[in-house]
Amino acid sequence: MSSAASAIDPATGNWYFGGAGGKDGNTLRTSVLYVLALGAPICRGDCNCDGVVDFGDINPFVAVLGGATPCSFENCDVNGDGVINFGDINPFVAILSGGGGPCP
Ligand SMILES: [Ca+2]
Ligand SMILES: [Ca+2]
Repeated sequence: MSSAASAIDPATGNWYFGGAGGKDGNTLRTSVLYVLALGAPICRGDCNCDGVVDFGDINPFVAVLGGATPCSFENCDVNGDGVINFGDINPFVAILSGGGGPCP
């Protein structure tokens, strides 16, 4: 008999899962914990990686367009086409004009 649990840490995106110890027939099992580093979830438009899409992301977004290294490539690739360029401006503005908000 054993039990298992699973949880995702929203801060890191790491997925923790494992099972408690137990005994299957004559086999004694020990507790296990696995950590799957998934990385932080993608939050389109959160170009300063603070967990919120708001006006504070404008300057970092513009800096990335100018060649700066993004805190998260996926967050600044707002249209999700695999490149960060002027094609991301309109989707970025659309997110901001829609009110932005906290990342999922
Ligand atoms: Ca942000
Ligand atoms: Ca893009």
